[in-house]
Amino acid sequence: MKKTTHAVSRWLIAGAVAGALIGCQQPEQKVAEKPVAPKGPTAEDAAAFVADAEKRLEDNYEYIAKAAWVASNFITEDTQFIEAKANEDYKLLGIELANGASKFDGLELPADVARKLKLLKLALTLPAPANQPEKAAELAQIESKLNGMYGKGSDVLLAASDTLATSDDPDAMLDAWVKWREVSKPMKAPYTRLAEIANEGARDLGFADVGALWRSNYDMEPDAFAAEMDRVWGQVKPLYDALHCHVRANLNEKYGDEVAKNSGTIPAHLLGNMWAQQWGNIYDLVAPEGGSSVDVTERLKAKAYTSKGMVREAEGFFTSLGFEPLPDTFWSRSLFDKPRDRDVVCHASAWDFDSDDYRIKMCIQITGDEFNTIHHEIGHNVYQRAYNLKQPMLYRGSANDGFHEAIGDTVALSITPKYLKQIHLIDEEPDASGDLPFLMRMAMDKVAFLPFGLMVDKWRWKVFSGELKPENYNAGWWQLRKDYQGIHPPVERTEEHFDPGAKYHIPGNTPYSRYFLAHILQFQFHRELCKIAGHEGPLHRCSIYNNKEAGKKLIAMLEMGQSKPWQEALAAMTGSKEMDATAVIDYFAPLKTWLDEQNKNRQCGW
Ligand code: X8Z
Ligand code: ZN
Repeated sequence: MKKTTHAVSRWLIAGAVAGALIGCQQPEQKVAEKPVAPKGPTAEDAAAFVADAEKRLEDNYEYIAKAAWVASNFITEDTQFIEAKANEDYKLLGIELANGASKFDGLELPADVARKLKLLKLALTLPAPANQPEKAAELAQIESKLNGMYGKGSDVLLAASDTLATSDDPDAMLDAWVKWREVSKPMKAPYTRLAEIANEGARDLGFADVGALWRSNYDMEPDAFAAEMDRVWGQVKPLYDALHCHVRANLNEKYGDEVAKNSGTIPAHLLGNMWAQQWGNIYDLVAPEGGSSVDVTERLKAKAYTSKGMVREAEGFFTSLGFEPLPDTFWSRSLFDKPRDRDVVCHASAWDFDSDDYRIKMCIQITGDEFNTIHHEIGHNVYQRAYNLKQPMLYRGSANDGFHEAIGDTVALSITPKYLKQIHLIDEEPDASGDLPFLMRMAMDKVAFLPFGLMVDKWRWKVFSGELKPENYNAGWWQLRKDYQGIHPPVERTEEHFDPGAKYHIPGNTPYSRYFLAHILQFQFHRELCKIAGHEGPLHRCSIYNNKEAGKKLIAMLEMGQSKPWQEALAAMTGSKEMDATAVIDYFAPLKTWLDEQNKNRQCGW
């Protein structure tokens, strides 16, 4: 299904299948005495079609969501069977509605109806081809299988991730890095087939391929969207390059030329994270001298926080802004801890089932990173609740998927030392000498992430367009890793390997551009909310905790759902329709100055 798990709109589905074109919209051919030209569909027909579609989607949503929830919470043959079946049915419905919506192309329609028809045509993440139900079934089965394969590796992944996060033994890190990538080797064949079927489905819906379908979801031409991503990347690339240069130099100092040269690309196993996507775990290696930053992991452990205690604390931030407390069922039905006795998909996710049933699913560890992720997930839940209560079915989604990913992160940007003192996690706020360390810690996660957030879908776009063939899947992946992130694999990779599959969102079929967008938008939102909160001084010291005015502005945007193009939602919040990375630049300005000074006599770049 659509990854509710990733909190897209509740009616979005990962694919929808072939099938019967909608019959009810065909004008009836009256047998009249005098031949009458057949009448085409009218605006009234379109409105009726939309109303019926909303009802059918709503009627079917809870079942598919619960089948997916059970399959991710108890990974067995049987739950995968049930999930695949539910997904298949939902795909069939989705494709029927998408094709039905196309019947009104070219008609003059009220804006509301036109937008809903457009959303119906774009709703399918992985469509199946028309009139071939066996392919719909096959696609749904592959989806469930890939998700299960990834989830069954949870023990290996958690252990290997822990090694990368905490070890400084290059051999141990290399072993962990390689071991996890064994799990994804068998995904290559099913993934290849999945791309083939879904592409056929996308073409049947009038798109060039699945990538073009995904890029059409942004209220602009698909090519213009790709260009917009590149434009914004251009704004932040100098900051990334400066960070890359400093980190590479420090890795070289620590591990020496044999393991980490001070030139070219960085080996991917030394950056503290399985995908080298966030580097905060090796902060100590690159920490500026002088001040100190708060070690949130250490503080959470010192205060004996439990997983549930961390979730309560995060909920408290949202209620301080004026959000309602989460319903009781959130607490009784969510998964916070990794079960000992069964396989689950541990990758964090947020779910909505009906207007009063919201849950997160995580295998929470007591760390500062996980504390942030909890805010991220609750951000999804509060967004879902805001639009579910205010909007009709087809508008129950975020302005664009980057908005959904940005909300919890925006709130988490307010987890400043000042805030940590307010919740008694620390006793004393560090003085101003703590600013640089704080910014460096943030940059290791937020700035390091940007090129990764961009390259994942660049790879998928190439796969779907056919530019990248199965015999070059892995090589194409590593080429993009090199070009954008400036990293390389620590051991030789071949086409026997399927390294993209080692990243959850590939087997999970969750589009990834959303996270790049979110990493820009969250700083734009933060800058604006801080202005409303009357914050003065550097952006990184601002916390909107307890500020009802800022909360009101945020809630108003969330309640819009996807009723308007995202540019309007952005303007409602920030006054501008443009995505703009200057907020990222403003936030990290003091760090950039410092990095440039450090890098003065270094040869940067790769
Ligand atoms: O997948 C996630 C969330 C769930 S939507 C935990 N994120 C991306 C990732 O882990 O790769 C958040 C940051 C990027
Ligand atoms: Zn998310």
